[in-house]
Amino acid sequence: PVPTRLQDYTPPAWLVETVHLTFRLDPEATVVRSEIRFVPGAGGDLHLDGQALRLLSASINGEAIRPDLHECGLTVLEEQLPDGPFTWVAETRINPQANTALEGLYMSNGMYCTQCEAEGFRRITYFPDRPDVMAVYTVRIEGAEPVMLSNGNPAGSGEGWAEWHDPWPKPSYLFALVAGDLRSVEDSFTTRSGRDVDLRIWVRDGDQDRCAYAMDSLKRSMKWDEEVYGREYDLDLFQIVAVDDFNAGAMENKGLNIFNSKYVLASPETATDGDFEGIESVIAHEYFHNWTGNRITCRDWFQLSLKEGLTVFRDQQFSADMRSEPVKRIDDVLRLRAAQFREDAGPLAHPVRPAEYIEINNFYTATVYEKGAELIRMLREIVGAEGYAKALDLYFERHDGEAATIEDWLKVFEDATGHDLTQFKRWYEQAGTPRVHVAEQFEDGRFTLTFRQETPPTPGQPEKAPVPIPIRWGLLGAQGEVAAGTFVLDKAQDSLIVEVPERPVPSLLRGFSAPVILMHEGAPGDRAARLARDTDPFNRWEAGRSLALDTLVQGADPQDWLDGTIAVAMDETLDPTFRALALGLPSEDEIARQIAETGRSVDPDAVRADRIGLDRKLAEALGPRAAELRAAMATPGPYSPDGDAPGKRELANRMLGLMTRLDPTAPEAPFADATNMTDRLTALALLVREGRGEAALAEFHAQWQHLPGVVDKWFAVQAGQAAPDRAVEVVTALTEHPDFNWKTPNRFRALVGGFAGGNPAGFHRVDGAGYRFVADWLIRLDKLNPMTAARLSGVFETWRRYDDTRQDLMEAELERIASTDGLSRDTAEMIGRIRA
Ligand code: DPP
Ligand code: ZN
Repeated sequence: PVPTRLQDYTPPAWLVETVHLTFRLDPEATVVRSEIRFVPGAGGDLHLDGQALRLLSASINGEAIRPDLHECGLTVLEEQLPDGPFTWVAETRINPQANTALEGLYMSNGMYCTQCEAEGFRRITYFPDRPDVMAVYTVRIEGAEPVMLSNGNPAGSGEGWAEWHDPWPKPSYLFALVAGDLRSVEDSFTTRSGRDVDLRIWVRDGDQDRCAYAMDSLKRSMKWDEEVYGREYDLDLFQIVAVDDFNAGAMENKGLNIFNSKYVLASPETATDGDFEGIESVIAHEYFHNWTGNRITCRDWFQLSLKEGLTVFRDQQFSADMRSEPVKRIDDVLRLRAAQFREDAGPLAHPVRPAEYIEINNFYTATVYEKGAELIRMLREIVGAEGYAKALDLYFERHDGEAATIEDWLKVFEDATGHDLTQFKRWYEQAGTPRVHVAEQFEDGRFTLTFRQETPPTPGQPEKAPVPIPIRWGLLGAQGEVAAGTFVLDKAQDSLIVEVPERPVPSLLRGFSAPVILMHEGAPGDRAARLARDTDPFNRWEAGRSLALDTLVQGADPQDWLDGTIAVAMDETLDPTFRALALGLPSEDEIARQIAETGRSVDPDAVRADRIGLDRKLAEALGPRAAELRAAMATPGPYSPDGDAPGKRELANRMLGLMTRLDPTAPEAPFADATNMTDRLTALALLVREGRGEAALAEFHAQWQHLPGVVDKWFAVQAGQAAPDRAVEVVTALTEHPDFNWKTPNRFRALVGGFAGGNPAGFHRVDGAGYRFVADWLIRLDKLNPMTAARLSGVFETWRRYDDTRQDLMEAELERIASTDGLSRDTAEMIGRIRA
């Protein structure tokens, strides 16, 4: 297949003013009639995208035509077209029931739903399926379903039909249709200009009582976007539908968001604190897209980060405002390092704005999303909060209703603030995580910090140029902070000189002000000093993390880490969530990435053993204080997912984890007594980890087998916690379980993903059985659902980190996948890049 290239962009030959769609629903033979008003664009042939469609009829201005059909759509030559605007009418037939790819119109649990981003609309009807073609849609749905929904405002309904009209021009990827036996939970919101908006969340009967948190999050998001970004909602109705079969987390279709039910349904008994937090942030994310994505969309898919990076940044700001800002920052950095630094360090590294792709679905990545958000955070750091607000106002004013580019985005910052962002643009074009080396010198009352940046080569980009790196810094003296500021390192090497009477302890890259790897040895004792008293909470946490990694990567003496971490744990003036985070150990995958950074090959068994060893040392050093702290963190009374209760639970549960290192029966009573899913699942995971989970697993399953989201947890906990030497056998047996509905992405990810991602030592078992298991299932799923299968292939992206034996075994599995007959374009591209 030929890649699509950014440099080959050409504007659309024909634009669309209006679209009238009529759906005659049938599970196996839905007929879609489209009436499209085309107006001249750049001029040329009419090319309409189409995939897996049966064309029943087509006409232009009422005259039947026979267009030239090909594999990816149809073409009508320019000479066969009228000179000016014309009306195209076509009927296509599609089979939603047979649509296992879950792109386009498909069935989930007997209900119709759609997923059109990025290129799913072409599986519904022939259309210029590209985001720079924006049109006004009117939709009529005919069928027997009790509820039939589409974008925009309701425009009439009767027995067997419903009509919808969306007044805002939109690209086809934001189209949505839902039909089925659904129940709604309703509320309303009054915008600051006085518009009343009806809010509806649609779920299956029985799930109505698990929507309250999603609804509350929605109202808070709507208010926040008005207050912080000055953005109001623009329709009479905002709807959310929860579906069980969904490839991604959620989708921002105009006025009709479709969500993976995982990000809607929650109650204290069925959802963890982390689930509640995820719901809050995904609801906000999709809602915020209404302005950053929908009102202003992307010119082409290379600009994906224009909407995703910005919307992730906005949802991060929202969550920080709703919760604790420093804690949110630490969580975000943990996620960035786990997924994006990992991606950037391997064969799948690509720029935030890629230059080419074969299958765009493969670029909904941590780089486009999370690194994209980091770039916006840096822009804000560089131009200041006021400059950022001005630039955003200008962005909304200048580009509302348009399909924009990264150039447009940077230009509003230049015009609004006067900054020259020519060099900053490199951040969008260069892949790889910059390393910043630091040397310090103190002499005659002058403290000199010399920074040097370099970015390692990534696929297709052997040479890198310097990028502007905002480094927030502070200097700690004996009595506290003596100086602070932001230094922008925009050269390969540069120095910062500060006059101070005594050698200070430097605290650099505060708040993680840039997505870089800071190589900062510092003087002995400096990290311990920062862990004890840095005034920047992020760097306080980071100092502990760095000390832990010294032990886990270099085998350093852990005493400084133990002392400092325990002091933080016992400090009652600190937020419990922060204390829990300080007590956390880097994941096995994070340790492996750090070992690989040093040039050594990774032994996954040793990584695991060392990590357990350090955890045990912490447990021993805490001694009886663990149980005391756990008791002090009790949260009696009704469960709340907000306020300080989640942090207390997290700290209490971390203590339980440590206590279990010394007494494997410790989780038994907490499992039996738990009154919420957070505590229950923690105790269950610990029991399974200790090989004592059998009865608890059976009880848990019996209690929750009717709720798919909880059954997913039941699978994931076993996949992740099974002893590595028999994890393959455990997960293989689980694939035979009657509840293993592998065609449902959530279930597949819970078991196969939960094993490959959640049980590194099991996955990397030295006989290769883990690799074989994952490859077998990847091949099997690829035939049905290429998008989700291709996503799973990322578990192999780190294959070059390991010893020759494991590399050979992984290479053999990659080779086997690559040579599978009929492999999807999605998976073929991923495997090809991983092996390159
Ligand atoms: N555009 C979606 C989102 O990120 C992707 N499914 O919200
Ligand atoms: Zn998004």
